[in-house]
Amino acid sequence: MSGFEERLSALRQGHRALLERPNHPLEGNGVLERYEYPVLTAEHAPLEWRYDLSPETNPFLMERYGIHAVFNPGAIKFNGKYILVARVEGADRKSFFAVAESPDGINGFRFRDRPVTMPEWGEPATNVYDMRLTAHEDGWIYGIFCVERKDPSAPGDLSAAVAAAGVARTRDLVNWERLPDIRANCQQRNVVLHPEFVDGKYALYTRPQDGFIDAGNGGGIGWALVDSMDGAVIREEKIINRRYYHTVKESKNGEGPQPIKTPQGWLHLAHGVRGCASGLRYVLYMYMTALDDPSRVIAEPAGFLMAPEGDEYVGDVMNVLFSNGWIADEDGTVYIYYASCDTRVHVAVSSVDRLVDYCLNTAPDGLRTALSVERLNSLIDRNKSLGDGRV
Ligand code: M1P
Repeated sequence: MSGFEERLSALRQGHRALLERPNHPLEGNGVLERYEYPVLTAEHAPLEWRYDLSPETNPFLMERYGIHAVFNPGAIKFNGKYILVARVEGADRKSFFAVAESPDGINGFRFRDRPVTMPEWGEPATNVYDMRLTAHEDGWIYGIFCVERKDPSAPGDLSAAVAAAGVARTRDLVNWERLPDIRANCQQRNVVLHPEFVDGKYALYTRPQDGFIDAGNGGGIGWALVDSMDGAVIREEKIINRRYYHTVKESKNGEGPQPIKTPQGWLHLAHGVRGCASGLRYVLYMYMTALDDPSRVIAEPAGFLMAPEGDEYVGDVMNVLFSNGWIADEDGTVYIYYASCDTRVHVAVSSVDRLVDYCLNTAPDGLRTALSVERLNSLIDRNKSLGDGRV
């Protein structure tokens, strides 16, 4: 075992090298390009969070606070910086929020000195996670996140929990004002605030669910209008993006980040889940809704936009891609922040134009194999008719 100072210097050097490692785009499929390295991981956490750096009280320079995973960040561009509000999970399974920022959206993400101290509301939460950030036209930046508490109706079942949507707002991403949890007549996770008023009300994408894990009879992604975010109550909810048999969202789905406004409609990123022999498989898919009615779906390409690839398959919860944060830049570049396996955060880059093209010109799911073959044949026919020797 090397001496304290030697080990500390090696730790600092390794940490700096990780933070300064340049990232590179990989060959993509035309829709988007993934980047080679994750942009945020447990190892990005400052050494001051993990170690007691005093040789007197920690002579072996042991980790005193294990950071296990960094994933599912909300994202926003603020004061010229690309900001992620990540879910940081300790070895104790408790997760909390921490802000990391980068100068260009891809390289050099660094955590601020301290995690977010989120004020409590109501019965203190056991866990909080998966914040969606929305810069609303009312002038606030809202963070809506899952608040998890033990299910009081099942005292003997130690994994029984209740999910609700917690709400906080900020103007500077430093000071957070906690508002009451959203009231609903069922459990809710994956709740996202639409950035504009609709009919003078705040509009929410919801995900009604019967149980903590199972969507049950919750038919998919819902839509609800509420009078205020300070004590929001979901009285009526309609399902706008349904689950279907034998699709990527057969078991459940959920809205990802806040939608992006484009001249052709609102771009939505969501996750779809299906069950298979290896457990639940989470992939990302897209849909678009109408500008004049963000609850009306106008396009939905068949299948997934992104599914786990390579190292993305492996982690704490295998076979999972999840995204609740993206940034549409002034020049139309879109940075999609997605996590793999509830373990680490990656970035993939596309553009508003490319994502709109993808949504409007990729056939929807015909829900039957014969229709898939028909579509494939019509694509082959069109390519053959080009007659320039390419096929
Ligand atoms: O483990 C995969 C995901 O499971 C839950 O998502 P959903 O409610 O959509 O199934 C969440 O716990 C999410 O954080 C997690 O990534």
